[in-house]
Amino acid sequence: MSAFKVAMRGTPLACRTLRPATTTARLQSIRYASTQGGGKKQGGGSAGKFFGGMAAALLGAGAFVAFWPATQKEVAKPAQARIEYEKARPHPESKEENRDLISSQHLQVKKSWEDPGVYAWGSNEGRVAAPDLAESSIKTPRRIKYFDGQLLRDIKLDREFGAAITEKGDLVQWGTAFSKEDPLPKPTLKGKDLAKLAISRDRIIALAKNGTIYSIPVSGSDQASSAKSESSSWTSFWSSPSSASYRKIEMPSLGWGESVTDIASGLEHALFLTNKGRIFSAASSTSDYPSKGQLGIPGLTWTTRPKGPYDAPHEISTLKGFNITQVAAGDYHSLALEKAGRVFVFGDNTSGQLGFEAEREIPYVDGPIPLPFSKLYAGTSQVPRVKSIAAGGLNSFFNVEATKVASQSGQSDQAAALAPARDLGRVTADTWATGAGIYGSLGNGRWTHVTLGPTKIKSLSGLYEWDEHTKSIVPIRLARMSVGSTHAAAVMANETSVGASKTSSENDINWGADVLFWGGNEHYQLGTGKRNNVNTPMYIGPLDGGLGDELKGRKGEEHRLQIAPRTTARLGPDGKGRKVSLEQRVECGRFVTAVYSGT
Ligand SMILES: *[C@@H]1O[C@H](CO)[C@@H](O)[C@H](O)[C@H]1NC(C)=O
Ligand SMILES: *[C@@H]1O[C@H](CO)[C@@H](O)[C@H](O)[C@H]1NC(C)=O
Ligand SMILES: *[C@@H]1O[C@H](CO)[C@@H](O)[C@H](O)[C@H]1NC(C)=O
Ligand SMILES: CC(=O)N[C@H]1CO[C@H](CO)[C@@H](O)[C@@H]1O
Repeated sequence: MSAFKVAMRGTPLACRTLRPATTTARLQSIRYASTQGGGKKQGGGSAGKFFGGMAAALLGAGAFVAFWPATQKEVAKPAQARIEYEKARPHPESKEENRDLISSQHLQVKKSWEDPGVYAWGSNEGRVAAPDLAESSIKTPRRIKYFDGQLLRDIKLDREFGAAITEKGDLVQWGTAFSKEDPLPKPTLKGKDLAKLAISRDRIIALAKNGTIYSIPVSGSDQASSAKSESSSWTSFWSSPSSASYRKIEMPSLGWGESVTDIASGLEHALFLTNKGRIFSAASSTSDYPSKGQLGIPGLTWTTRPKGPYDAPHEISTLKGFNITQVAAGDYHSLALEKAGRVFVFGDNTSGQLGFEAEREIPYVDGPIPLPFSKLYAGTSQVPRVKSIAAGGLNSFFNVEATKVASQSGQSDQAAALAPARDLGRVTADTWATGAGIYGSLGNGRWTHVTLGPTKIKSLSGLYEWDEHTKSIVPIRLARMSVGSTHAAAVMANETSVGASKTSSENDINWGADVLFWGGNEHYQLGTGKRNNVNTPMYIGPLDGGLGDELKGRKGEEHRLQIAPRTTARLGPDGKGRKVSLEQRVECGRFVTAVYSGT
């Protein structure tokens, strides 16, 4: 476990909050605001306001200052933090300079607005992470020049191809599977107002804003040849030499006002979700028809499929009547989340990715079955509700909110250990993982081939922070998860700050959301600069490595990647460019990772 050494913001003298010596290895932690060791310099406003600012700063910095043994029963009091002071820094010339000087976080947020773009790292065998370089892997975040200054609607990454949607809704493709001769990014399908992407082994599924679904071959030469040979079912779009041929996927039986709002794809199958809570599945690759139950339609195979296009979507009729709100796909399995917080799973289960507790071994399930989470919370007086799902490779992830319903006396220690934070609030946010853990992808500190039921990611569960606005302790949820073939990333929700301005104090700084990475690192896809797999979520360094000269005075301090939250900002140096709403997003792909500026 790392010591969470974090520079405290809000004072030009950096203080470090250290873990008390008595801490245990348990990661139940609380972010809390210490008013101790603050008060070096008042930034303006009342003392109360200043301490409020300090509190917010500390919280945002993710200073985990208090730990307690899991078995402790009374209301946990945050232990007092020891504060160490560093040498004074050079005297800053302006407010903004002071902010840059005191905070790597502030600088990261600023750079994301000044100079939006795409950073990528990991496997470069297919010229995806760095299309212009011949290296086989990219060890730390590096910009893809083509996207400099650009905002994107979406991006998806395979080891051999990349696909992105520009701010205007056009498709850009690159990588050796797109073109061996010229793997550099190029616009292909234009003018369709695309919004979201999903990728199979060899096709790109693109969802337009108006609900139309396009299927585009990854390979540039397939695009050209199929446009000629299959002119009846293929439409070519010849406005430029590099434009793509594509296929429209026709949705059957959509109701009045019903349209597809989300898509997900594994290597061979795709899932389509409509605004009416209906879910459809289809084959999404030209190389193999899905055969592991991932379509969720018992009996549907290559030989039994109905007449018509092989990739026609079929409604998953057993889920009719349930209001499905989210879909997720791993390589060969599927997840569907229902509004009421229930998850349905189907498809490949050979690594335990469907999350069932050990019964007999069933390699796959060909129709949706509900995954019972209440069992995992038995005896805790908490009622679990799955709030979001994620899947990738051979893994599934579930973000659960467990609400305390009534306090029970005489709980067993075991039950107490499952809900150690029960006295802190009514709601606990937990993250559960299931599937293959051999690369560390479960984030649970273990290396296992197969899981027998969901396992909790302790460092992403049962976290709380002090909420200045409501003056209460609130659970820290995950804002977003992205799951690749063997690695994953989680962006923490809560407490970011984008309000620093000319009129606010010199110690009022911006900061973004924490992001943690874990799992397979065989192609340096975690961005740690090293190649060892990691089985517990960890921080990585900022995108710009050294962050330039601004932080010279901060050598030796730990800086970590934070991503800028959604805000409306002016782009360009000195904030003189156009005004847009943007946020940074993390995308874990197949052995490649990107952070991009999303619209
Ligand atoms: C969506 O837009 C495309 C053109 O971009 C058009 O061909 C298609 O008919 C539209 N579909 C709907 C359902 O409006
Ligand atoms: C499903 O939930 C959505 C979002 O809350 C709602 O708009 C829709 O009417 C619901 N559909 C059904 C069939 O209950
Ligand atoms: C899924 O796989 C796990 C591990 O092999 C097994 O314990 C479980 O019973 C299987 N579940 C189903 C529904 O097949
Ligand atoms: C302090 C703060 O920003 N708290 C927010 C944490 O997230 C929840 C829900 O995501 C919000 O309701 C809180 O206001």
